[in-house]
Amino acid sequence: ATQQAMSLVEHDDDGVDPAFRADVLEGLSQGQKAIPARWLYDAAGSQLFEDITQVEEYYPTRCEREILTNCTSDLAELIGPGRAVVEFGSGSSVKTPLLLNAIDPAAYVPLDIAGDFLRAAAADLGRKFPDLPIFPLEADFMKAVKLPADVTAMPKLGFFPGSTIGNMVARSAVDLLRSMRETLGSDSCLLIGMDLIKDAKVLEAAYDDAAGVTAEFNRNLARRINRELDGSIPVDMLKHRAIWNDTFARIEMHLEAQGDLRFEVSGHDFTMQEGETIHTENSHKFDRRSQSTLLLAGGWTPKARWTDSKGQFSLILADA
Ligand code: AVI
Repeated sequence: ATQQAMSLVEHDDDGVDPAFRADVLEGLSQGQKAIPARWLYDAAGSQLFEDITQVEEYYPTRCEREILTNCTSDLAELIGPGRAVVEFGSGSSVKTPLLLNAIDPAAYVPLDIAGDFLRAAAADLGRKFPDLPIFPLEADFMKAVKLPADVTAMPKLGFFPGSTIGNMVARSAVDLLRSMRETLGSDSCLLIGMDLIKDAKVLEAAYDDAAGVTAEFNRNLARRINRELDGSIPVDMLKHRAIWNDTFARIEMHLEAQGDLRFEVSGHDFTMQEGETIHTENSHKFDRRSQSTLLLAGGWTPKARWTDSKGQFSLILADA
């Protein structure tokens, strides 16, 4: 029983999110050019990310699926039935059936900024769970949202897999965790994936796969700017870079100019010198203590924690 998607995302007449234009023009004007990672996910970018989850070097998706497969009886016991599962940034919802089968929820609210992708995934899940009420919500999960009236009375479980929390700097991650608590209520719990610090070579390979899928995912941001913001970025002159930053415990994605470049975006001129980069994503990695610190700062108390058999990735259950 999939309901029609509700949309909380604003678009200009030309279909472009005005916040995208503002973020790009501001980001390209800084000393270190930087564009927020959320803009990587248009329809093409969302599909490329799905492709990344299939490449050999990208371990997080595989590891998280292994954890979810193995901890189902723990989840059933600790979470119990009758909750409304709210999935933040649900994307293709591929891990969701493992969770839904484990805990027997009362409703499912997938929330994603990519509307078309969200609707297709919700319809697909509706076919697998015909008796489960599904309320897709097109929204930016960085802000506290008002959930559909049908689920307000139910206790909630937030589901935030994939270590997407790692794509935020600590200040934003804490803001997000707090707004999730506001969205979900004080009797809720949160099941969150968090990637672990490991050998820099393994990390850099995971974010620079041999087949070049991650490189395409990164370059698609420049393509999107050209498509939606009337840009003339010479995309083929931008090289994908994935760099482990040990000080901040994060993988950084950059687009590096392969020569001196000059281009336009929305009528504004920009230049890049050879070797200069646009910083496009952070993917923070954690250890057990930094996970707890972050969750506690965001208003959540860790209750249980699982890792995969190789100790590469972890899933944490926390109480509001
Ligand atoms: C969505 N997010 C958790 C991914 C990550 O691993 O940080 C995005 C990604 N970027 C490059 N590869 C995957």
